[in-house]
Amino acid sequence: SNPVFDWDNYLKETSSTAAPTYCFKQHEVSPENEFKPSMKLEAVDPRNITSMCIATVIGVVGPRIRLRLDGGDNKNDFWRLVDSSELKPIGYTEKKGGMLQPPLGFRMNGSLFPMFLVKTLNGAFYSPDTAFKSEPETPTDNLFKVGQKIEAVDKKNPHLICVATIGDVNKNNIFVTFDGWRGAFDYWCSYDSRDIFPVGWCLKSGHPLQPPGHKGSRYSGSRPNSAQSSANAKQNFNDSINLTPDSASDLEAGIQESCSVFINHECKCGPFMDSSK
Ligand code: MLZ
Repeated sequence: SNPVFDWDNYLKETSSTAAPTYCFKQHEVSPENEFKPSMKLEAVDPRNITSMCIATVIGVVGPRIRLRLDGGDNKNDFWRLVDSSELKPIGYTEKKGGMLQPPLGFRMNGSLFPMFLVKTLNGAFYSPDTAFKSEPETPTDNLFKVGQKIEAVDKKNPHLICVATIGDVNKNNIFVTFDGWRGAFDYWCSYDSRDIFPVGWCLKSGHPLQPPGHKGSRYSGSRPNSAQSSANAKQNFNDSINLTPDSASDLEAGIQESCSVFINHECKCGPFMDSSK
């Protein structure tokens, strides 16, 4: 399987430092993941954050779970940490006097939702209350500094946590840049985002870490050779199978992910292709 990424060596090679753990809204020790595939829970709909919906656990990796909203499609799965404040046990919303909502893109007529709800929860495997872990404290200030290394979720490929650098800092926000990917995946987020982790988090948490890419000059480490690149592509493919044990559509996604087009970056690709991808 994937060799463990050598952060010590990489920090030396890039003469950089890791962002201190006190910068992050993460527990020092990751909570245990007690969720199992097929368990149900309540979750904030990521595409409609005022809605609480029923979700099913589709996959479990380290302290993260892959979720699919009941009644939605299988194209909008999302990942959450087990200590996310957006996850609640079944019954939570009703206890609060609220109402569960159909997910954005509910596949039936809205008038059928009450019946759908009864059906989807009937005989379902409820997540135990103990699986929901308390959210970490929010650091009082943005203490990140430009150039510090972190581990960060790739929002375009949210099953991946990757080697990244603080590219900029502005008030309460930080710019997350992915090492070796020429900016195609970079994003701004709040300093207290749950998608960023201290160096070493993946290793401690039993979560895979994606090493830097090899596209362009963002990082000064050695350039992997093409044998390594194809080994990486294969590893990504195998990882995505492990992450998504349940369906053929997942397998298809894995196949799509493993397909790469190699472009000579000296070339101009024209308007329809991004040479950084
Ligand atoms: N399918 C993509 C994954 C890139 C992941 C980058 N993460 C920062 C590719 O191989 O191009």
